[in-house]
Amino acid sequence: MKITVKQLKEMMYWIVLGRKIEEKITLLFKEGRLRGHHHPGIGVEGIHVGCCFGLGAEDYVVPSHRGKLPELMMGVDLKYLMAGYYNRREGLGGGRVPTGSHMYGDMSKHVIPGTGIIGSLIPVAMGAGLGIKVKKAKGVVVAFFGDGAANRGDFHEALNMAAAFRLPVLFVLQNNRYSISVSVEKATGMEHLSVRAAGYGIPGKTVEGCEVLEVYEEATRAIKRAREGKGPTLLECMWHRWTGHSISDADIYRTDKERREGEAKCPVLAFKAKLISEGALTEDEFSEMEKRADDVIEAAVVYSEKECTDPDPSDILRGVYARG
Ligand SMILES: Cc1ncc(C[n+]2csc(CCOP(=O)(O)OP(=O)(O)O)c2C)c(N)n1
Ligand SMILES: [Mg+2]
Repeated sequence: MKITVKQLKEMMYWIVLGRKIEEKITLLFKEGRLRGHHHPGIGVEGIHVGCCFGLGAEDYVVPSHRGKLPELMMGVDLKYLMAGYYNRREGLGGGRVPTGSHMYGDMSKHVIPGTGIIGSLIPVAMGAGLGIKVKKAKGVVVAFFGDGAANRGDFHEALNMAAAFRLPVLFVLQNNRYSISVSVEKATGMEHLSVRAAGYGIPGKTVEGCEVLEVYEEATRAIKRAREGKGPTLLECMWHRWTGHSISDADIYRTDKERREGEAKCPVLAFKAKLISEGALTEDEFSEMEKRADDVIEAAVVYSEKECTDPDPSDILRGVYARG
């Protein structure tokens, strides 16, 4: 796969930005500056960069509750995303979404809004793919969801219909081996969920999520296939959830050994080490990326805290259809 040094650096920056956003948001909750609920996406960055790097404006993403890179890589401004987290009127969701998350979406950037119902967006992604096919449009849909979501009927119905209609959808199963505290071993009879693809007659593959170029290669193959009208793919990306399920989960059900082994596969450090060893990146360039990411995140926090306003109670009716 041909990829330039400039593109590798862009990927590295996205990964750094994704990590720093998650760390910052988690800290803002701990400091009481953000309120509500948050599911940290620390560790998932390589999957998002690998799957979204090849997307264009005609494509769509369906983010999950982990990580913000799919939204940002589709062009959503971090300021508006952060203001959404603060439930500000000027932010995504207009201050009407109770918890800052994937739920607000931004259709102007082809980011499809989510719900709190795990797995419910998998059929929506399939429907978006059907829309593209019916309209004879060009795009593909990349849908992110977890291993727990893949055990719901939504997953099976959506994959079956996407396969039957050869819809342009890449289903990205982000397998961190847990659905809150329930392990994949307890919830299913299999180790790798990508084998389910065979049941729908579509390609299925498992990759290591911290290996961003491996994810990129498989995602690119699947996206090309979808663009050619050959139908969907199920890409299972393994990753380690660095924190509890959410900021209010004490994470007492995993062992220290498990955590240590998982954290050894860090997408930030793995990709940085690879690029430095290949001469595609220097330590100074990496530090500059970290600073750039810190600066844009700080600007987004200042914007949200100082320049935005709280929603008015009447805002609750915006977007609600009149009855009768
Ligand atoms: C239908 C439904 N059941 C349960 C929940 C509660 N819930 C929220 S997140 C979550 C775990 C989802 O696990 P997974 O899909 O593996 O994603 P992960 O959180 O591991 O990234 C659950 C059970 C929910 N939101 N919706
Ligand atoms: Mg999971």
